Amino acid sequence: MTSTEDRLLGPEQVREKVAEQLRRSRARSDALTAAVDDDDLVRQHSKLMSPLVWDLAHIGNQEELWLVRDVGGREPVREDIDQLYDAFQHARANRPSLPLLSPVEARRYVREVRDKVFDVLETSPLEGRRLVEQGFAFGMIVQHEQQHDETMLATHQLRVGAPVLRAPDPAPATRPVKREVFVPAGPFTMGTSTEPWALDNERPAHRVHVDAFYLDTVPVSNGEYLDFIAAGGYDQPRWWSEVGWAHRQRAELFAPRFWERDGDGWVRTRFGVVEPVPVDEPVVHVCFHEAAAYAKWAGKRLPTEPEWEKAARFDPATGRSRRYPWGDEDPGPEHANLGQRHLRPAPVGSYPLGESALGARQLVGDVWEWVDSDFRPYPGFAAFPYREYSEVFFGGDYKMLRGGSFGTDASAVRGTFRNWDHPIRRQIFSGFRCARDASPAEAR
Ligand code: AVJ
Ligand code: FE
Repeated sequence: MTSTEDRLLGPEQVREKVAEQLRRSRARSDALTAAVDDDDLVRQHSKLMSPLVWDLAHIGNQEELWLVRDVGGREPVREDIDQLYDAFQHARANRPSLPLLSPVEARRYVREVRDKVFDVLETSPLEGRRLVEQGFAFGMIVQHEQQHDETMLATHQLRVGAPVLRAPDPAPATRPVKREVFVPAGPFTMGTSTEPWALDNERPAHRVHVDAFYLDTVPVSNGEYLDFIAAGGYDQPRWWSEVGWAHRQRAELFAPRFWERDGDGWVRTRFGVVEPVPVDEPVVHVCFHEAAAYAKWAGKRLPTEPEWEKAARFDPATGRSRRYPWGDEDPGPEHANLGQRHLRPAPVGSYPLGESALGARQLVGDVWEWVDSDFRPYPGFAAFPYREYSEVFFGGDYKMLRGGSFGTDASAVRGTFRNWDHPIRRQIFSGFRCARDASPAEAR
C-alpha cells in the first residue's frame, strides 16, 4: 500500500532531500540570471514583471527571513533590505526605481544566506514546531524559489532580443486518444491533510460531491484555437462574458499573447524565436476570458476546480485520491513535462504514463489550466505560516489555475496544488481544457 504515512521520512532523509532540492532550485535561478548581462538583469522587461535581479534578491530575502532568522534563530544577514524585497510594499512597476542590490551584490547576498541555511539544516531539530516538521519551512522555501524561477522564465518570454535560453524539444505525441473522459457522479477527497510540503490553501482534506461530467482528455490545442479565431470568435460578443467582452475590447485582444499574423497563417515568438504556430501543441498565453469564450463557442464550458481535481486524482477502483494523476509516485520525466526541461508544451496526447485513473492526460505539466472557480479557502482553512501567501488573495478577484506548466518544477506542483491569477493575465504559461455536463441518462 502507498499511503502518505508510508512516505514520512526520517530526519536524515529529510535533510538529504532538502539539500538536493535547494541545490536544484539554485541551479535554476543561477541559469536564468546568468543567461543575460547585468544591464538586462536590472531592466524592467514588462510593467507586469520585476527586474530579474529583484526576483533573485527576493528569493534570498525570503530564505533569510524563514530559514536563517526564524528556523535557525540566527542574526539577520541584511535586515536593512527587508523592506525593498517585501512584495507588498512596492508594486512591480515601481521596483526598478528602488535602490536594489546590484547583480554582484545580489549574487553575493543569496550565496551568504544559502551558506547559513546549509548550516541551519544540519544543526536544527526537525521536530517540536509545526514549521519544521518533515522539513516544511525548507520545502516552502524550495517551492518559493521555484515559483519565482517560473516567474523569471515568464520575464524571459517577455524580454525582447535574440534567444538566450535553449532546451531540447519534447518528443512527438505517441498516439491519438479519445476526446473526452467520463467522470462519474459522487464524492471525492479534495485537498490534503497529510502531504508534508502542501501549502496552507491546499488544506485540509475534505469530501466534495461532484456531479457526473465529461472532461477533455487533453488540453485545447493551437489548431483547435485557430478554428475559434477563424470562425470570428474574437468578434462575437455572444461567446464572451460581459466582463470578458469588455476586456477583449479594451485590450484589443485578437489571438493569444505572442502571436502575430503572417500572411494567411500565424507565427508566435517563443523565448526570442519566431516560428509558425504548432497546431498540435496545447494553446498557451491565453487569459481566463479567452479560455471561457473558446469553451462557449465549442458548446462546452471550463471545468470547476473540484471537477479538475477529481478528474486528476480520483481512483474509482479504490475510491481514494492520488497524489498525482498517475499515482503516488513523485513526478518523473516519463509522467509530465515539468521543470523547464523543454521550453514549450509537449504535443497533445503526450505522456501516456502520466494518465489519470479516469484517462485524462497532461493534467500536470505542459500548461497551467484555467478553471472556473474563484480563490476561496477550503472548509477548515487556517493561514500557515503567514497570511500573505494565500489568505490576503481570497475573494472574487482571482481565478484558479491547476496542474503546472513546462516551466514549473516538480517540487512546486501536485494534484492538490492551487495557483491563481487575475482573469486578464496571459504572460503566464496558461492554457485550458473544456468540460461539459453529462446528460441525466449518461450520469446514471
Ligand atoms: C502562487 C504563483 C500566485 O508568484 O505570485 C511567490 C507565489 N508567493 N512569492 C506568485 C508566490 C510569494 C505566487 N503564486
Ligand atoms: Fe515571493
